[in-house]
Amino acid sequence: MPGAVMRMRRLAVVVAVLAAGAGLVGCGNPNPTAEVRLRMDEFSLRMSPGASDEGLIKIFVDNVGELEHGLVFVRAKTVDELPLAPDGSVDLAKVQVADQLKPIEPGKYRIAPDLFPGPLVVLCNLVTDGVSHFQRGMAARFQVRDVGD
Ligand SMILES: [Cu+2]
Repeated sequence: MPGAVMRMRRLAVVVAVLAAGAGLVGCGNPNPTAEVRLRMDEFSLRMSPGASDEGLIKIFVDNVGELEHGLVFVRAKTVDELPLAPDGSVDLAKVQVADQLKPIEPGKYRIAPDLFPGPLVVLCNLVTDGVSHFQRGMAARFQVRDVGD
């Protein structure tokens, strides 16, 4: 699958940091893609809804925890199938990374990751004090629907 299997390690674009309560209302967005919410803390990660159409997917991230967390979007059907590195993090050299976001401090963010169609797992791949956030539960499945031409 040339092209589709291209590994991209660009950082996700942080579109804007939302001031608390400030304009969640889109302003003339030509892309009707529904917004996706991603909530994380120590140590859970939840996305809803669990699917979105291909295109510019905007995600409102809320890190309600006390630690920094990162986000990596990888191609996988299930969380369990991901290969682990010795420290318990996901071995990103052995998976297809769609996009990743550098660690973010607690707070609200709006991101527009570059995702390809298919089943994805979004996860935090940080290891702090010997604890793999992924192994503690910071992973969720997400489906990007192929909308065709
Ligand atoms: Cu984390």
